[in-house]
Amino acid sequence: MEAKLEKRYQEAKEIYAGLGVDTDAVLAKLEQVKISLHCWQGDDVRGFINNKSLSGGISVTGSYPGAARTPDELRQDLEKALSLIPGKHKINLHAIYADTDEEVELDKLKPQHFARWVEWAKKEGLGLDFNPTCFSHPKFQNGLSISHPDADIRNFWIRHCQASRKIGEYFGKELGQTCVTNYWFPDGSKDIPVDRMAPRKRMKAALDEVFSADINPAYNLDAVESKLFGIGVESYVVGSHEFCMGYALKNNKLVCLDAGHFHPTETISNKLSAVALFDTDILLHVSRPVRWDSDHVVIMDDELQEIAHELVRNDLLGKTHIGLDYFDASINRVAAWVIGARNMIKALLRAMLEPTAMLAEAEANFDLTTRLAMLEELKSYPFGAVWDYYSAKMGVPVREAWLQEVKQYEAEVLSKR
Ligand code: RNT
Ligand code: ZN
Repeated sequence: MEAKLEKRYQEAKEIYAGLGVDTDAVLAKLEQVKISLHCWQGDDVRGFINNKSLSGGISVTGSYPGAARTPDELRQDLEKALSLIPGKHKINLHAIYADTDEEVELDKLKPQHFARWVEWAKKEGLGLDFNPTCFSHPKFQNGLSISHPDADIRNFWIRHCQASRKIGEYFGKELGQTCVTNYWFPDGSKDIPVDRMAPRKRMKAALDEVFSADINPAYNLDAVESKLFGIGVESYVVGSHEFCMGYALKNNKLVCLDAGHFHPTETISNKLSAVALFDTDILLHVSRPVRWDSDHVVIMDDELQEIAHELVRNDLLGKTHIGLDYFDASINRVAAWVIGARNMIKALLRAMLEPTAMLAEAEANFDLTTRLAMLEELKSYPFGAVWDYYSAKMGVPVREAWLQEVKQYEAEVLSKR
């Protein structure tokens, strides 16, 4: 390691030690945190089977060249991104990313259709997470999938979700790391419905069927993701927050909180300490809504930092599975992964460098002046020196040096697609 980096780290270490924070211990802890990198940033949520145009009220904008067209290209891009992100992580797959030469319908998917992903994950030392894909498909009709009044349509999606759970189980078994399978349904309506309850009743019953088989939680955990609105689904979403949270808590499922799925001034950071009290693991879809669920690349904004603070201060990292969820096709897609993932890790580092006990004591004594003064001063503490040292120690480029590697990769690989 460059002597300068080491020296700056030692200086920062001393400064943090003055607050009782042990930076070496922080870095050892940070190294344990896994981020689930969403495969769908690599190809604008197209996938490899059934890659019809994107539906379900989500949208990708931009036409930056170089999107992955095959599973091999996607894996190559992921490898590049992972080589620029410190730590060992997971990859989050959607069902439409099956790697198979067979024509296969979503409800007929089997573990074997993901065998190449598993082989690759083993080779790379990665975990895998999973999602059924209940959109971009002709059986997503009238804006409804699993809550559709037509039993044939509903059953198709039930079978697809059941098949997905089996794939999650297979990932967990093969990789020795629990897979989190997340269920998100775009179901809803553009205009105000008369009957809001019937679709919810159907969705509830359908989920009961999806989860009816026993699966070892060491292999697979299931999460349900709520939403408030989507494009063309502005007035009503079947799987609302109350629906999903109620379902999850009652049925021992994980609550998935997506940062873009709430009212524009509502934050998921403020929900963590509440949800965590009710005996559930949490899945996060860390995203960045800009005025709506726009799925912008995650930046180091106040909400990201607050999410990280809540996880660290309340010791929730053990029960929280951190996934990223955004899709930006207007910039280099590998860079999009790297920026978001590095920011998530950086935010966790900053949170871990906080002398929380001292702040909590001030708060407990109602010394709110000290609390505010310290929180503000801490913002200019030298966390950057700790981050740079961590990057070097973990064998990834320091500061923006990663960008050069992405540019080179773009010139050599992406621009030739
Ligand atoms: C959509 C949800 C969902 C998707 C992915 C592709 O609003 O956030 O998680 O982004 O499943
Ligand atoms: Zn999401």
